[in-house]
Amino acid sequence: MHFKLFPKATYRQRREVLRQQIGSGLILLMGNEESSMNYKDNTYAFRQDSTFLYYFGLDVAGLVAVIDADSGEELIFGNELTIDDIIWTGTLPTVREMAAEVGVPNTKPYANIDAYVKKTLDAGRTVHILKPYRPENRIKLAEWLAVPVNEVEYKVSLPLIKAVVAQRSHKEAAEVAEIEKAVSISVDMHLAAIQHTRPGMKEYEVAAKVEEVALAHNGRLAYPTILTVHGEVLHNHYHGNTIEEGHMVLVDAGAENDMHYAGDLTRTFPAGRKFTSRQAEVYNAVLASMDHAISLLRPGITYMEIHRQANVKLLEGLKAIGLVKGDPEEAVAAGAHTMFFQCGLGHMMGMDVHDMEDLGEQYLGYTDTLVKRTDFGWKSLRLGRELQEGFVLTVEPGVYIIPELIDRWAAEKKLDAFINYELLDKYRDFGGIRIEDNFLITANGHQLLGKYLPKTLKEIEELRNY
Ligand SMILES: [Mn+2]
Repeated sequence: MHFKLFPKATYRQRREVLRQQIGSGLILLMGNEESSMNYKDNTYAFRQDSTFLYYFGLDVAGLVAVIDADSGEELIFGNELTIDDIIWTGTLPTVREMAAEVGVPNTKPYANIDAYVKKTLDAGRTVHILKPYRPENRIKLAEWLAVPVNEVEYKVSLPLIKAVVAQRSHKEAAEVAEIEKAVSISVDMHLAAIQHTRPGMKEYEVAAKVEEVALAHNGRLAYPTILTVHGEVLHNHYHGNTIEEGHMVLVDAGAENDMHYAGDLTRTFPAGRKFTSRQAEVYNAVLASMDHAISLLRPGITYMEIHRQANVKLLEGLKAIGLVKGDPEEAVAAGAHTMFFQCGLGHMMGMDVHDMEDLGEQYLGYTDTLVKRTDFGWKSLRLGRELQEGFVLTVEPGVYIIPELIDRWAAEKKLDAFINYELLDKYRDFGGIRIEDNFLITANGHQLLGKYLPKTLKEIEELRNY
């Protein structure tokens, strides 16, 4: 095969578990199509749907698969190459040959799916689908299910979403091994950034070194690289600034390996050889928050509680600096931490860097009884639920000094019992710091995934000793 697969039995077993969970009806899983960039034949790098990969493994465009939960029949629909195709692609395995590699004996031409779905609906049976996130799949589902395009979402199967989330949330040993490879490549991406950066360079020069590492491992990026001297801008994809002495460089970058598993790491380091004393103090507050959060990782605790405790620890550190006043527990209960840390502590990670987010955050990060909070800061916590053995997640606390937020809150004296606005105003150009690693939840605790990437102040400064 021209792509990598787990053993056939892995896919068979995953589908059998899903079939039993769903019980009856037809499970329909969409593969992805090629996606055009600026004209039809100039396409983005192909990325298969992760749920399709999980159950059917085939990393090629133009497939759709079904599992009949009642009869157990499994079918992959896809078109065999014509001689015109082969002129451009060369000889490739047939759909039938590929399907056999993942334990599916039967295939049909793609055009047959329409009638197959209609026949199922006419028999009064349920067709279970997931929510499409690509427009072409939404249009196809609308045609096959004979509903308007904007009503496809009403046909989404909650039992299928929950069954897929339950299965994909618990990583198998073979998946953990792939994630470890992806994280270790990501570690090398960060080492390249930390070792290559010199004052006077443009951000994009360093970003090129980072991304080269992923490509050189037959991988790609798990998400667009954040590499910036403005780390306080959470999703900053601009790489045009000049890196100057006194700046901090925040790099949030990760590889997707050749089995499509992700790594997601962040480091913040000085543009020069050393952090300033002000930067070092805040860095250590973030690191203490991270280490406390990591110490809490184990089955049975909610990630919401870890997020809360990480923030208490963060405010303890900021109180020692003088930026925060009062009792840190009370300050967090009042929401004072959101002046400094406006997002969530972490998220699930797997084939998707924010794993399964297409299936709906309320199902993968929360439960029927633990619902997501809607207030500032807390609403950005993507994972809140109780941790279980086999979960893979990120821990990524930070401090983001956002001048506009200081001005707004200071004008209304918001939470001024907890925030020292006079001192904070002197930090308005501070920027942002984030530190992020990836973990597996084990039976008794947790395990760091991938190679160790230096994270203490001393370790980082040693790497910056050029
Ligand atoms: Mn992350």
